[in-house]
Amino acid sequence: MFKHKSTLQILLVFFSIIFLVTNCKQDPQFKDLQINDIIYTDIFPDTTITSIDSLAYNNNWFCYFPYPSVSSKSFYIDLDKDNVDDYEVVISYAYYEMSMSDPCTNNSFSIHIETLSDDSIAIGDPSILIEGDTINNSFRYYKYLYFFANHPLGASYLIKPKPSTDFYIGLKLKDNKKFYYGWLNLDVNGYTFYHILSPETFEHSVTIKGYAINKAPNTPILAGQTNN
Ligand SMILES: [Ca+2]
Ligand SMILES: [Ca+2]
Repeated sequence: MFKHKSTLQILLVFFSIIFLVTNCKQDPQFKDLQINDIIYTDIFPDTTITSIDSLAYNNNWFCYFPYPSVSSKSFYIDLDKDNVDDYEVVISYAYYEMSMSDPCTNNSFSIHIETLSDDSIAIGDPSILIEGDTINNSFRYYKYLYFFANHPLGASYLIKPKPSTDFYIGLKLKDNKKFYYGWLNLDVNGYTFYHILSPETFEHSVTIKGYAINKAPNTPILAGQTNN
């Protein structure tokens, strides 16, 4: 009798396991274990940086000068979240003694992104993308990309893209001979005039909103794509 009870217990345990395994296979939670290749980082709240603390008015020259006169701020991006920064967004200002007759023209502003830590990490061109644009190997990739630059050596000039709101750029990481594509979403406000006549119209900032990488190698990603 004891032996039969033991056999019954074993059978009960056996069928319980079968039931559990069968049941688990049908459990919807297992469907959630599908690998999502997109690693999305939402910067929240969106982060705006500027290199300038204040503007000081010069009564002799009738224009404003930024302070400090040489400044730079950076925002670092770890695209694939491996605790190693991959890109640096840099905003900077400098005053150059170029023109004695009109010091108001001696301002230099720039906003750019550059690669870090590995020369195989790159930034895409075309550099102004909108949501849904495909980022793949058809782009040309560089270590630096200037969104905006304004130097007293020449006329005020803009390097692609024109300062813009809510646009994307393509990114590329190389690892073990495989390429991974990503995007960065940002606003760029660059000052296009040498003479700063009004603090109200002066803009010198970059806002970082979010970024993502497709961990499926050699596979395109769409600008703004946050999941598969
Ligand atoms: Ca990284
Ligand atoms: Ca954001």
